[in-house]
Amino acid sequence: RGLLPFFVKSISNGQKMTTPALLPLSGRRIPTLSPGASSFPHHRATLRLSEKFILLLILSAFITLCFGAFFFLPDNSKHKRFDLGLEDVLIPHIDTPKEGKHASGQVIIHGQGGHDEHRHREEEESLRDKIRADHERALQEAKEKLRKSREELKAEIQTEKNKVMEDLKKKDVGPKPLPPVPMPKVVGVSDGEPPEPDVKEKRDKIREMMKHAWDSYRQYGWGHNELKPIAKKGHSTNIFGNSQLGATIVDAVDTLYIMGLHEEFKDGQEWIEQNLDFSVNAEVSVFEVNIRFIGGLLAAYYLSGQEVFKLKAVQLAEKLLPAFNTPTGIPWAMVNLKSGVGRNWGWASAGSSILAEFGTLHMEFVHLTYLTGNPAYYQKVMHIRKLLAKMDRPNGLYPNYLNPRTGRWGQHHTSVGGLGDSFYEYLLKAWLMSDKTDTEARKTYDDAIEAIERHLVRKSNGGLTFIGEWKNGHLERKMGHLACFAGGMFALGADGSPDDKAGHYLQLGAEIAHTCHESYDRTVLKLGPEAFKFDSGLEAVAVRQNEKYYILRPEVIETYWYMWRFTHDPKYRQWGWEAVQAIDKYCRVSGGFSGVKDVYSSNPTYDDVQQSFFLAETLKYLYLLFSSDDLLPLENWVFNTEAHPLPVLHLGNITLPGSEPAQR
Ligand code: DMJ
Repeated sequence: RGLLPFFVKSISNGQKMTTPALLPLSGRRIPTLSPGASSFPHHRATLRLSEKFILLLILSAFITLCFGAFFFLPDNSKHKRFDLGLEDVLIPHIDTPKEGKHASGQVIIHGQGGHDEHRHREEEESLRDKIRADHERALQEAKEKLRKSREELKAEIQTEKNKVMEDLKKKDVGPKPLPPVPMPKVVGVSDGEPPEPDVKEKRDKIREMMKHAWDSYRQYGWGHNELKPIAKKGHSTNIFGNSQLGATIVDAVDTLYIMGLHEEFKDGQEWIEQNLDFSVNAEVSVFEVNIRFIGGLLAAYYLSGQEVFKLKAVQLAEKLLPAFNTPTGIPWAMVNLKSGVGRNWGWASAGSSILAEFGTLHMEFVHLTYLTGNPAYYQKVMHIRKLLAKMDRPNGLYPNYLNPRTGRWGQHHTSVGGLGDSFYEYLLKAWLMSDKTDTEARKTYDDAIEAIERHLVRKSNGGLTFIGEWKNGHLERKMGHLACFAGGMFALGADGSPDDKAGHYLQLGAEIAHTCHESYDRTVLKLGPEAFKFDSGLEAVAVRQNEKYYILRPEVIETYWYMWRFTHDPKYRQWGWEAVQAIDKYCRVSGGFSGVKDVYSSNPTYDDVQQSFFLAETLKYLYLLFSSDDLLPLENWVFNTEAHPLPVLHLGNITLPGSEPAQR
């Protein structure tokens, strides 16, 4: 486009000066040169060959001139652009609004104007300096790395890895938001100071014992599952796997809260918040983890309203669910929290699951469904209930062993103590916890208790009522310390029992409480043995050496407390106080509280374990025994089998996900 006007202009000049004959001044119209093949045939008629030749010569000379000018004349702007282009590759171009555009939006070309030129140079310089500095720093770092030892480098890499893992954890395993649910009625969570000064003094003593147990654990066993109070170090058993899950902290926090030990509670909460992690390769007992951890966390949540407890409970519950992946849906006794692989105890009859274990999940699992909206928990425990309801029961009794593969009973052994106990307790408490709407649970409880009374409850020659054990058609006249909880259960279930038998069951509760007190009173230490007999002239005493120990268990005191709440008979406080004195005298050591190996010896040896249930249950029930009844009233709270209070859910107004509407 640029060449055409120039060409025309040159021709006219040339015509004037050098070739007037060739280009007529007038009369001969010289057509405007226009590109296109059709122009030339039109002119061929008017130009001679020589003229054509000369014209061609001039044209080619002109073109040569133009090309020469284009390639050989110096062109500043072109060079500059080339220069800048290269720099643009090396130096990132900063296009600030100030530099690139005027306020009017007009683009400023680099290099235009002395001021801009100068500023541009300065920016280039500073960018170059920055690049240089970066290179030098990288070089320096590389040199330093080379100077470090292998160990130092390994440690550095590990720290980096940990950081990345931490970040990932925060992102991925961040607490899932839970649906908002109406908070059940939470009343009487603290205080309960008794009006009588002597009772208050006793209560203060129990609070002091709790503080000693907690402080010792805090000092010597913090983060471990339990404490060795003599060796003054951490302790664990196989029920918690090989991991440090802080069982004592989780089991104890609700007791701390109830007792108003606020600093200690805060300390426990902080540990749970920062350290309680369930993504560990640990094979744990589903039952123990449920009653101590999930129960403890849920109770701490309801009492304090702190979300962290709820979130941790849900995280843990998710890890327990794979235990239910069995052919029958009866869960394994143990589950690996990481792999989800489950199995049963090696000692259990024919690879069976244990009645008291798979039958003691209902309370916590119903609360989990309530709080999460996830029907899975509720469905799992209801499935167990349905399966049991369909099975034949020898003499109406539930054997303690059930094979989760075949769905058949193992050994026909029935007990209200170890292996069976809390299965019956949870039937009653399912009914209470549902605001008495779960009538199926109540009926199952009533039927079971009737069979137990008929086949297992007996009176000794000395007039002591006891609960024996059924073994393959034979009644063993032996009662375990664990079975002593049943006194409280009978009293708790009295109201609502069929055929107006409330008085009868309250009486049965009182008789069991009396027998269990006798088992304490007939020892040297005034602490009860693990098991005691009613045979061959023996009345509530242990015979075998391996049944003479007391490991800070709560069941007898638990029954005293329920009996106190229902009767206000002062003997229960008196018996409770005897237990406090005996525990303080024989189990207290400088590093906490320990179990003793022989309650019939005036010089007992310690077992060197401070059980987590001592803080969760024994001291809590003692404290409640010396508190007024408005602390955790039984109309509003139901205690799980580890003494963790859970509020009554008014299920008459709520339909749990996965359930039918409840019927009154
Ligand atoms: C506690 O962990 C629970 O009470 C459980 O139900 C059985 N016994 C221990 C304490 O003895």
